[in-house]
Amino acid sequence: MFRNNRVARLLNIEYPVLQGGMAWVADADLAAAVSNGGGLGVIAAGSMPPDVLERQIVKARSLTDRPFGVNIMLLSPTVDDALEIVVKNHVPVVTTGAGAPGKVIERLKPLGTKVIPVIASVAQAKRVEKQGADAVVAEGMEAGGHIGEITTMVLVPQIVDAVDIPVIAAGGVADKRGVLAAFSLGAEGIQVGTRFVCATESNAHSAYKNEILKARDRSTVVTGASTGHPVRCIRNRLTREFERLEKAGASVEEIEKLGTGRLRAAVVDGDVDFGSVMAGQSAALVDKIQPAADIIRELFDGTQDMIERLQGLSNR
Ligand code: TUI
Repeated sequence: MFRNNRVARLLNIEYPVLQGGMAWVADADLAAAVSNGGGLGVIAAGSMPPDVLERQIVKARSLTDRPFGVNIMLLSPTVDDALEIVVKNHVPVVTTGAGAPGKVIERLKPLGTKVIPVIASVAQAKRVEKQGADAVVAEGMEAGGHIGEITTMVLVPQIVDAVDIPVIAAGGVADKRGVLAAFSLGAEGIQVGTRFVCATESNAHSAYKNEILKARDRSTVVTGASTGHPVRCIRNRLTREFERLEKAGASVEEIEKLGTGRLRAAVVDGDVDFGSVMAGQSAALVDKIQPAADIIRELFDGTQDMIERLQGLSNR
């Protein structure tokens, strides 16, 4: 296990890396592969009806003896069901996204489940710490999917200064340089999404993975800002249609209707032309398909001593 690291200790994992809770992508196969590689694999409840979620948890247990988590997407209509399934199946860790996790913390905290909200501002971080969160993922706007407005570089140190619980950096972290940058900012762990989409064990459609492998510095765009739910995706015919509607002053309903079912179309059916190819800016840094365990090894190989020194830097 990583020495002197609160995230590895909290989650009982070897390397302080969480896999992002990516709807439609993060299933039992990917989560188990990440956990077997020494990180924390995460099953995304967001896209799953309750019975599917339960089957995925059971499947992950059959594929790994190590801890894994479930991500609860708070905009989802099935939050309450997901919560009860997590309780029933004794899932040790829950991450949350896209909303205020008070209810989740209240239900899970007394049971000893570790709750780690993904947040995008200092105020949210302070609030969830007060509510009893065990750590936070500070997600910068480089990340894929639904995002906040602040970059990882600027967000992470502010959150490190604002809370006492461990801070896990997300958004733009896809290689060893990103890992060391995150720890330099005072983070004690990282969350990685986009690079794990391209893991061998990821069931995302090969056309989706190829879009990430092909991506360059300006390949992603943010759409939907006018609806209050900005989403970062790889530029395609769908994002251009979003831009057209937003420029034309279309209603929130009209814009949101365009997005319905589009993530599934991209991830499951491989519709990368008119599907929602959610990915972070770090897509430009991802250039190969490889096993999740190899990704984790590449991220952390030879970093223990450096990270220990960097952690010392920010221990005020
Ligand atoms: O949740 C994410 N990323 C996501 S969720 C998602 S599904 C979706 N699809 C279409 C539209 C919207 C969502 C795809 N990607 N990341 C974590 C994250 N959470 N980023 C930002 C936030 C966040 C936002 C508001 C966290 C808390 C929050 O709090 C609101 C409040 O009231 O405090």
